[in-house]
Amino acid sequence: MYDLNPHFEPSKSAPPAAAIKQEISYMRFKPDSRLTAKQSITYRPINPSYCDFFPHSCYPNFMSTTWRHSVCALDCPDACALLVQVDPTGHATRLKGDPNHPITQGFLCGKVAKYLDREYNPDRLLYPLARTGPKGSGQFRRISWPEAIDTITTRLKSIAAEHGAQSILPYSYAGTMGLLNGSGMDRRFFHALGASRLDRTICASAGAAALMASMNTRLGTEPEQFPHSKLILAWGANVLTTNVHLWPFIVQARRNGARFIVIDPIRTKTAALADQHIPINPGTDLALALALAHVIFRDHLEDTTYTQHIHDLDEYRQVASTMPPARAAQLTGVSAETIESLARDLATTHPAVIRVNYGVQRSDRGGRAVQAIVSLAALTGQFQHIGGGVNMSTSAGFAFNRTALERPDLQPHPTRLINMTQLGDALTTLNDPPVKAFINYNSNPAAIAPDQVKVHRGLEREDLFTVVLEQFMTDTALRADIVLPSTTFLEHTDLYLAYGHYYVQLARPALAPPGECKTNVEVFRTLAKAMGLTDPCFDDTEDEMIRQTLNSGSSYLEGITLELLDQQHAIRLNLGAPSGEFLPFKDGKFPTSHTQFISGGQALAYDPPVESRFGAGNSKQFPLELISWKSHDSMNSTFGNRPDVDEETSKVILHPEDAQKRNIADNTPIRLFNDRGAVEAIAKLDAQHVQPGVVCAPSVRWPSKSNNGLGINALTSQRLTDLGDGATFYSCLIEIESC
Ligand SMILES: Nc1nc2c(c(=O)[nH]1)N[C@H]1C(S)=C(S)[C@@H](COP(=O)(O)OP(=O)(O)OC[C@H]3O[C@@H](n4cnc5c(=O)[nH]c(N)nc54)[C@H](O)[C@@H]3O)O[C@H]1N2
Ligand SMILES: Nc1nc2c(c(=O)[nH]1)N[C@H]1C(S)=C(S)[C@@H](COP(=O)(O)OP(=O)(O)OC[C@H]3O[C@@H](n4cnc5c(=O)[nH]c(N)nc54)[C@H](O)[C@@H]3O)O[C@H]1N2
Ligand code: SF4
Ligand SMILES: [Mo]
Repeated sequence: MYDLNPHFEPSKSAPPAAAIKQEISYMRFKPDSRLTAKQSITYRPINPSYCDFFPHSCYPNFMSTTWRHSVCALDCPDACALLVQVDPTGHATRLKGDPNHPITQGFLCGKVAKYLDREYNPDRLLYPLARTGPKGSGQFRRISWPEAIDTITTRLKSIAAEHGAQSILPYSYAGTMGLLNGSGMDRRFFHALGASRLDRTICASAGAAALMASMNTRLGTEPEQFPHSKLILAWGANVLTTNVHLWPFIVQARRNGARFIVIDPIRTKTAALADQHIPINPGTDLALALALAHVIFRDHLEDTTYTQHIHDLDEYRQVASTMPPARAAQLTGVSAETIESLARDLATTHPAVIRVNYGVQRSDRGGRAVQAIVSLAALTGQFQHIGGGVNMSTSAGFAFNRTALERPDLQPHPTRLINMTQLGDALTTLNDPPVKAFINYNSNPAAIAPDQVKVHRGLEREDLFTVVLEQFMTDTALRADIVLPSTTFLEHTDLYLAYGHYYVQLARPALAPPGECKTNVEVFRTLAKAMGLTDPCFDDTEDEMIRQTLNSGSSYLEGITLELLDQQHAIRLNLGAPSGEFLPFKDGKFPTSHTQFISGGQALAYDPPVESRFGAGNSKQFPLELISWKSHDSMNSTFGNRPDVDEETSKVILHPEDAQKRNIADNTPIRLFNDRGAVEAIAKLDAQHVQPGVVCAPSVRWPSKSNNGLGINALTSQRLTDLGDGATFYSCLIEIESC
């Protein structure tokens, strides 16, 4: 029995903690003697005795010290190429960035440089577990894989028979960016079952919708072009923390004379190193972008050769005319003078590039804000120049055959779509049918989903059957009925796209899985068989799935094969231009359904955010704006078990003025609250970092680590963005008191 929940009173029969630690301590692997010693890395499908249960595994040769290639699978635009040093016993001894990868350039971020700590962490889940105590108690017993699979299939079959298959809800996000383990066999399984589908909106859907509404695709300026830029705007983009491999390209540009400006409510590490930091009131970027357009139109600074390609230029001009700098200054907190000079700089400097990351779009007006920002690049003709344009995402370059990978055609009938941002409601109020089975992988909703009190209440329903595929005992796994131990990206084969560059990558297992860990692909393949699903796609090997995914007919993927990826590991997409010269919108032509840039015109008209100091919400009762942004040394909640990460994410930064009003001293415990929930933290006072009225919380801490078992998302809401039905994490009003 395992008792891992610090908030639960352990039952009298639970064994002492020391015994538990011993039981689940990491088991180091012995080399498989059936493999022959070779200098080079060879990969072959074998069926080692410790995982006979799954037929499709393939593991490397472990007989010589060698460097093996891998790919960082974390949800990060950089998608780094890794080199793993592996000793003759198969144990990894070092991890570094691949010096030959044009974006990785031989270095890793701090969090992944330490990844071997995670790989070999004694808290790693190694065996399937079944719940023995009440939901969320953290009491489990070890079970075998056959028992786990049998229990899951028996429950799913009876739930589907009683409530219909749509009462089964999968939940996943980008714990791994690998296509096979992230959106491959799992999707096939749930499609064939006829389960509810999940609308994956938690991160980027407002920004994605904005890009589609303006350019009808998701392409962005290559990092390799940044050194040519003369003006770089980081708009809601904390480059040094969340996209550090863009930084060397920015440094090069600055050496060549470029100016670097950051627009961010917070003085981030990136903002502190900029030529200019423009602190903006949270959620008001739409007003700023329209005011910049206002000045550009007013002073006839637009690029008229390019604006002929803007579909509704007149409406755009008209809407911009409603946002003179003086009005925008009141809304945004950015002075009219700064707005005037920024507009002039953007219109008259070529090339200029805007790096807009996802911070901007996590607010009520976030979708239209991004659309208005992207429109500025069209208005000023930046798309024509190497080193110009907008960089938000490069993901449309990876024109994979998603239909072959995910097989939506296996659905017996069109199934309902449930927005992952509104999980709290889905688990507590949804009917027709209610959610009765919840299968979670690559995500930790008990920590990362908004309106956490409701999410926890839902996950703690005794009548909800929950299966969690995990590497660690997260807050979500704690609330499961069955926990299945998962491989890390160092242990499985996968194919990778990137959203910050244009290199497709393949990773083979560099290490053997510890204990009885399985890949998501293996688990869903086995579950499919056990559920009696007979489509031949459930027999596909990883290699077959990769071949199917690469076979899309898109010119971007032409000639990119599994064999070539095995040899080269990373291959630049065939974008029709050499690296650093890809200008997809040079001639003002945008893809298929509309051939012109859509500025959004009338739709861009400003209205205030719902929940903000300047909105219609209850800012009197809850006067502080909370930005629970990305912590530097973590990745959402993934490294929440690390003590240093826990310390970083237990702090909340507020302005001394706000602290003084509430008698809060530096480094003292505080309580943050609103009408959705409350969370405890440690106050950090900093007059430089935040403006008065704004509070920032590096996120996402594990709720089980805090005093009341709740994390920062106890405060955030399930309200959706204006475009793309995304999450509004950064439109959040709170009050604070000392405790
Ligand atoms: N170290 C680290 N790296 C990460 C992650 C992590 O957790 N930690 N997470 C990964 C993931 S999932 C993602 S989606 C990306 C996200 O990468 P980013 O979008 O760069 O990260 P965020 O911290 O969400 O937001 C960026 C900046 O937007 C600012 N911001 C917030 N609200 C507003 C606003 O209204 N207007 C403006 N102009 N700025 C605003 C924040 O203060 C923040 O500095 O990072 C990835 N990389
Ligand atoms: N307050 C607040 N909340 C936020 C955000 C914020 O900025 N502030 N950011 C939001 C954003 S942008 C995002 S993207 C989401 C991220 O939310 P999630 O996608 O849930 O990301 P993580 O919290 O990193 O959790 C990923 C989990 O997947 C597991 N995992 C990794 N690889 C594998 C694998 O191969 N197999 C299996 N089975 N599991 C695996 C990891 O162990 C980890 O527990 O959080 C959102 N929530
Ligand atoms: S998290 Fe990002 S920067 Fe860090 S190693 Fe992974 S891909 Fe590279
Ligand atoms: Mo994200």
